Amino acid sequence: MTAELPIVCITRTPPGPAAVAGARLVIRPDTRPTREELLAFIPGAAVVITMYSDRVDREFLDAAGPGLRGVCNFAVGYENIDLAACRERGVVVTNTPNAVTEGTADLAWALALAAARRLIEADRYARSPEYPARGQLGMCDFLGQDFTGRTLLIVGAGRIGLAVAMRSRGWGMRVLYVARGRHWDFELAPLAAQRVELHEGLAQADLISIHCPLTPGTRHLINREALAHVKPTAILVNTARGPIVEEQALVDALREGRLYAAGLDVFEHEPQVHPDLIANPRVVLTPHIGSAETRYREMMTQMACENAAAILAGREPLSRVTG
Ligand code: 8YV
Repeated sequence: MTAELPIVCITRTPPGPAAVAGARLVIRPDTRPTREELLAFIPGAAVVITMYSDRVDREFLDAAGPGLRGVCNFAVGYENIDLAACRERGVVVTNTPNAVTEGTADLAWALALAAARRLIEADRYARSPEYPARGQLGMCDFLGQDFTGRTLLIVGAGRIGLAVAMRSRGWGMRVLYVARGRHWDFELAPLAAQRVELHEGLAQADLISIHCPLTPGTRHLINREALAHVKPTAILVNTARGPIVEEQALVDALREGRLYAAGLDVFEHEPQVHPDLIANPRVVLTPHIGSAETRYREMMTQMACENAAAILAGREPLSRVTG
């Protein structure tokens, strides 16, 4: 007689092949479950592979039951997980760092360039009957901003911030960064970046890109007071977490012309988007797709599965979250 394999529940269908050595996978469709559906899906699981939108709290751990040994987040961010509750019950938590770095950095630049060059307005115009009716544009139509030789401020000097800063070499940008401590990977060649206080950096930056995790200390880091320092020609990009920016203050800064444009992949009340952001053509919006590049999402699947396999085998996982 063969012993029953432990169950690994995956709360969405992940991209690429998913397999966990020594386990039976149970996979939901790739749609967001209601809380009730989520809690009904996980009883008896030895490991659950979760999305950043699945709240892992005591109720979740109770629903999974005493056999739960690991929660493997399909994301680098893990603010959805109550780490203390997991620790109390001996549940190992992992995430997928590195795999999300390139995709998120690429999207930050896509949003930055789209905002600077007014891509949303231009795209709408090119599709509209107004374009052929009016004919070739004049010399002053669709003027935007540029990044060559300008100043980039990275808020949060982790892997993604570094990847965004490295890409700025193509525009010969001066790089400033905000972080709690010094980061030599930012300060040494080729970036030779300078660490600054937040308000000082905001006052100098032409492009501001946010890359810190959401913690009680970074919630509303970019608030009304901070936004009072930005240049009217500056562009703000957020691919990190929505609540880091005080959304109403951002809306007001854009409306009053105190900030040129914004590129946002994340929102304060996700998936709700502030109606003024929707209405403002100077804002480029994407629905939290930072890591959504096929190659890297497949890498996230592999990492999450390898983490799950390691937990089940009693080995140290690739990327344990220690808090
Ligand atoms: C999303 C992210 O999690 O890694 C993170 O923290 O926010 C993104 O990569 C991903 O889009 C889906 O889980």
